[in-house]
Amino acid sequence: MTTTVGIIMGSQSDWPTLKPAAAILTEFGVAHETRIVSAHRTPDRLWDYGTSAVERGLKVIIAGAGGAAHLPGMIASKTRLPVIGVPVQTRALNGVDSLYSILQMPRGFPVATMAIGEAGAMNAGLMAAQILALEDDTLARRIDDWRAALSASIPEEPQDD
Ligand code: RP5
Repeated sequence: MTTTVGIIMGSQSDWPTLKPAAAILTEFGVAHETRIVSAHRTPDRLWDYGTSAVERGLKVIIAGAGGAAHLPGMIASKTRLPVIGVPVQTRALNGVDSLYSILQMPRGFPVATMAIGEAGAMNAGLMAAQILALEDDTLARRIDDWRAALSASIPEEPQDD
């Protein structure tokens, strides 16, 4: 199965946040890879990843980083593949630093920015799957079923604990 989604993160410490993206892709049967690619600590790795992404067959990149979160934007500058950014929650500024770093891209190089933290990571995985489902009917049906099951699981009335 061809790997179509690349999940990259700035540090090992980002992995717990990015895991839900990988988990939902696994649930949908979407082949993906996970890599540590730091904009600041491994800039050559970032360059190589961005320049080779299209020819390697990737279709979507999910990029998570925290603090001075330049990874999603820098990857977006090196590939025309859609980049979905996940701001990692930080201790010092609660992830608002990550959010603004990823969100405020200059005109011409967009990053589709998700919410801070694990919910954002899961939505990044869903967004990647939904993009791939545009050209994959089997995946589209899986996503439709998943969404219907989620809706069906929501009670109409709140319950006492
Ligand atoms: C960023 O710095 C990473 O994305 C991470 O969120 C943050 C802290 O990295 P570590 O010091 O935990 O490796 O580049």
